[in-house]
Amino acid sequence: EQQIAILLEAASRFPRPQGVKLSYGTAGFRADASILSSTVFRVGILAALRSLKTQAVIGLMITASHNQVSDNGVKVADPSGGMLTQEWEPFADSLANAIDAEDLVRLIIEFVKKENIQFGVKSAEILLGRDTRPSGESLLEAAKQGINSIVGAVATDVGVVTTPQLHWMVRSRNKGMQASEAAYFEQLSNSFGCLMDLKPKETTANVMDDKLTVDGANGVGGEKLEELKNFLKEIVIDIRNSGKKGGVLNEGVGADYVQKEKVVPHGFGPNDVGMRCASLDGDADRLVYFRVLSESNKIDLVDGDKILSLFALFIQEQLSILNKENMEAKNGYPVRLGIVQTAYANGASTDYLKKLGLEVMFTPTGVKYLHEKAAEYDIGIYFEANGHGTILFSEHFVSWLEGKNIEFDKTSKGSEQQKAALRLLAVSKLINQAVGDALSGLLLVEAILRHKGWSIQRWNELYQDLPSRQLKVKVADRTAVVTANAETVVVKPSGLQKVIDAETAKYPQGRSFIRPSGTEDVIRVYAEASTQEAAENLAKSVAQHVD
Ligand code: NG1
Ligand code: ZN
Repeated sequence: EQQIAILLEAASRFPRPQGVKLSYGTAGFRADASILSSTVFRVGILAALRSLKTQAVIGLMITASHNQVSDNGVKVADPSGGMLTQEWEPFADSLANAIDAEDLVRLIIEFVKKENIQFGVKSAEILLGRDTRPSGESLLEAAKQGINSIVGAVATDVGVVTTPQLHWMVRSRNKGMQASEAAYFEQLSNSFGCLMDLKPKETTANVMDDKLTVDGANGVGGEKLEELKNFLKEIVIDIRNSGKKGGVLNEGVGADYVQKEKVVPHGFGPNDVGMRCASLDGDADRLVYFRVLSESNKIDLVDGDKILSLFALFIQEQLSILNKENMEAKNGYPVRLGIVQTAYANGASTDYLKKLGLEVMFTPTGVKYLHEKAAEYDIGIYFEANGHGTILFSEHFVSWLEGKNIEFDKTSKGSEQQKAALRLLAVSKLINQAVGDALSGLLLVEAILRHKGWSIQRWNELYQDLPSRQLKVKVADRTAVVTANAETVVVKPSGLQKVIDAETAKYPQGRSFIRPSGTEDVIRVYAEASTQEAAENLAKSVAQHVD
């Protein structure tokens, strides 16, 4: 029919590059931008089909996050604002790797039948966004053509946005709420303002510095923070590496660089010693903090694990204030607070969280796994050590809190319990419910530090990180390594885990694991031990066995 003819014609304009096999990994498809247009075109088709299937708005984001500027990538946001359902990933893989237009159309017809996708019943809408990469413009055009080749699908270009902004917009649209950028900025600044108003009076304001200095990775995050700043009171933000002064995206800057290298990003130096600084990644879904040390270029890194710990501590405190009242009233709500980490979480953070009496769960690397686990709780907090994470509130719990607040208005207006409820409600609005968001995470950190009157140093002292080292080993076929137990155990090649265990046993507080990357052709090696030297040695010796 007509649909098939349109698809065939459009697909023939986007031939697949020879000799590359793509896979929809932990962050969608990623590769050198020059080979991606057919992939992005095909993901456009996939997004349109997903929208038809779910009868909801779908998102398509063009970004390669913290990768170098010449790379790019594409990923799909599901109706909830979360990642594309894992059930569709094999379809994404086969679409991306279809050899020609005929093959592609055959796959689509098959899939449409299998999924019982109805055409022409209702229209489909896809929100398209991209980061600041120069290749993004033409790739976005390819995505549009993919979408337009599905009859009844409409592409809405939201322009240059952070990844979390796009996910937030998709979620908001599907909830029938305002989904503009202005609405996003308003929600963040209003809920931040709420938390400021609810600060304990006795907090000594001068314990911490009002000023925060932010490394924008020369990407979209710095740009957006410049705008968001205008909506904020009680906070001074100095933004560097905003990309305006010609710096290169992610080159010697950004959260990934700072976290992995543990040195100051470009644009920071001796004048910044002791200051509270934060770093965003290229698409602003990762956040780390750091404090510049007087020793050349060195920093105290305050990573995702410590952000998680700060959030967990604050939420736990608010819950215990609330629960006090609950117990008295004998109508307590047994709030389930869960923490989700990956094997990359520093062992010291896990110990700290467990000592707080919290339930800590582990999942494989990749936001989709962490997010899914966190969603099982009333409040689920998840973070990767690299700074990607958020706090999920169940709808049931949020409505309970809202009801509670109305009750307080009648019985104990202005009580500590009501304040705790209002703070939790504000956090649920401030923190992005769709995906980890550096901008909203940053505002929550800033709000909690002000609430507690803490300096970055005080925060950093929650626990001391165990020395760790990450290495990557280039291999011919990374799929040869298969892991289990949230990636902590190697199942294949057989025998390798025994060797890792033997190496690890040589080091006090030693811990080590390997896994295939989902975004690069490498095997990653992680090691932790009681000294930096021991961690380096353990990582090196494990890496040798991978080769
Ligand atoms: P891979 O390449 O699968 O390790 C990396 C990060 C993930 C996640 C994704 C997506 C590490 C060790 N891995 O995945 O946590 O952020 O990129 O960006 O940091
Ligand atoms: Zn990112």
